[in-house]
Amino acid sequence: KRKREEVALVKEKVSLEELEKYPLFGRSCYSLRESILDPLKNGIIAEYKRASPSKGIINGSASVQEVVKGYQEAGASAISVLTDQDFFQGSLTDLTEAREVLQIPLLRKEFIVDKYQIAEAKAYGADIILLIAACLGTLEVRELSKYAKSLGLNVLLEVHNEEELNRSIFPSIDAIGVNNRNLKDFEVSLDHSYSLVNKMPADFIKVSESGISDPATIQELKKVGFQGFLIGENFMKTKDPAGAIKEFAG
Ligand code: IGP
Repeated sequence: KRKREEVALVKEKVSLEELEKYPLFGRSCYSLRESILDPLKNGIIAEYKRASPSKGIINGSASVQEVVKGYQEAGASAISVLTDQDFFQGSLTDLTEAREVLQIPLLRKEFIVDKYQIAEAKAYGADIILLIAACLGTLEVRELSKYAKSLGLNVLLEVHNEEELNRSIFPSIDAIGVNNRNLKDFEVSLDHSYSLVNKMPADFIKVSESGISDPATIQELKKVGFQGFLIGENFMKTKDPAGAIKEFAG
């Protein structure tokens, strides 16, 4: 049954030319760099995450608009919204609903493998796309990041080790995120951030992603040079994710 639904969905997809006519497609995007470096904001890229493959349901009740509005009020630099349905129970509808209440950069958190998904990100309200080096070859990172730039989107490159970092850096990338979680076995260690930070070229915004669960860790990561902090579960696992980020960021 699942398969049939998927086929139906693929068939209903509009063409790239149609996406370009969506009202949100023509927007100019908020700058990730400016928002991360804004001294009035806290550097956190706060994520709306209902579920994950490693944890199952994280929060089945908090509404996307309430949560992201609260994150924004608490001083978050940017917002991340999962759009992957199968593993994270997200959707493009969540992305657009988030856009409606935000005046800060919004990341489409998705496993992006083609240009269509990038055009879709813009058309549904994103300012930032994620390119995961573990899922892409060097040429794909280059082509997809150039295409995203041509649409005015910001590009966050995600790496997990030095090999991925060395083969994936292009001028069309704005920020580099070290994922502390291994996407293959879900093991989490902040050591990935600490060991890669000095190998990241100076002209990119440096982000540490996943497994950050206390403010002291942010201070440590700042000391070694990180400017952005992508945090989901630690906020979403509480009844009131917006309250949690407020307490966390002080
Ligand atoms: C957030 P955490 O541990 O705070 O919930 O992590 C974010 O880094 C994580 O959701 C993530 C992710 C990804 C999810 C980072 N890279 C790629 C899906 C795909």
